[in-house]
Amino acid sequence: MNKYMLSIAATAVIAAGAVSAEEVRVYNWSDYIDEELLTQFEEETGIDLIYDVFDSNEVLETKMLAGGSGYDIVVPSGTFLQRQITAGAFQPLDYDMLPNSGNLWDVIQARTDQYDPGNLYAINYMWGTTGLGVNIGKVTEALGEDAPMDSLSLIFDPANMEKLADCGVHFLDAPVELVPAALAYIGEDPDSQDPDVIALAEPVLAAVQPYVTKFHSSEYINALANGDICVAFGWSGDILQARDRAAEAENGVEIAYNAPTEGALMWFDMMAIPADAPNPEGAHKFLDFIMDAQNMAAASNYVYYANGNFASQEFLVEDVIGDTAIYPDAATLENLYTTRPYDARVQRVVTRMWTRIKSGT
Ligand code: N2P
Repeated sequence: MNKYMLSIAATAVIAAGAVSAEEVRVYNWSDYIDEELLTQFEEETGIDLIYDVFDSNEVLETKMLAGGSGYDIVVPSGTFLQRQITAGAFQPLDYDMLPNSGNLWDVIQARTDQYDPGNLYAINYMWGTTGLGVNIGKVTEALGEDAPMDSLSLIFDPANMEKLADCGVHFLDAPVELVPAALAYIGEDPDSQDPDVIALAEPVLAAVQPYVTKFHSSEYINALANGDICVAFGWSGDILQARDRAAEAENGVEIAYNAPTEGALMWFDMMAIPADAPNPEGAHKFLDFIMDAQNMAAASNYVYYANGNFASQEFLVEDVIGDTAIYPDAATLENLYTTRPYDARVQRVVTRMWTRIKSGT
């Protein structure tokens, strides 16, 4: 256990030893970095890093909208970033303090521009897709050789879910990802902003809720790797990390990640500096460190997510740059969709729907 191996519940860690002159406080997603990079940042800059983790955009958003989080860097996904920029939660970046920003990838910048016009407030850290993590052996056992391991029918057809319930299924606790997936499954626009269309997702999700072991957004990595569950609807790199953890444990568990053929959400996690960050200068140093080509490659090689840094690509291992589940080819890309943030009224509809779905009411 080193000081960066933090649980979601207990995340505040103070570096042991002498009181340091400078601190940077980073709030990032769990299972999203090679911890050696955190030590390297401290050694290179002499800055003390406080690194806390979360697994939910909604949790981060509550802190950002309340203000006074105490963080210098936070990492909302694009749709949440957009809403929080509008709410005044972030300060513009000073690109003069970010010489490594020349390493960024224009293809991804063109996409994140949708959430943050001009990319004034944030840089892309990593991006990925949301899809199906399957334990190949157990799913085959439950559903037979023809199990639809790359289709949303695996998790949204109650007949399949009834058979999978015994071996265990986790869904992300992420309404703005599950509602679009349910809409994609029934052939509706996953990015619909129309409450009448969005309402069509509720019966789809409610019908399979009784068979969902847990709605949780990070436990599925170990649960899949250990063979405790057989299916997770989760994030691409997390499922690939589960695949590796199982392989390392040599426990006979074989995990695969499949982006659903009906379409998969493509999301972008963005590093931004809160308007009231205690140490914006240190925050820029952290961002510049992350944008170093070799550092960014080390992070992606460790967590199996693609990044927004073009210069890092020559340092990526073949398992990452050569995997179309991570760096999609044109055909895979065609099957990915993006979403826009819901406005306040529609978001309330979705939040309430999600509460009903999870509680089975
Ligand atoms: C990292 C998950 C980040 C992806 N474990 C969610 N945007």
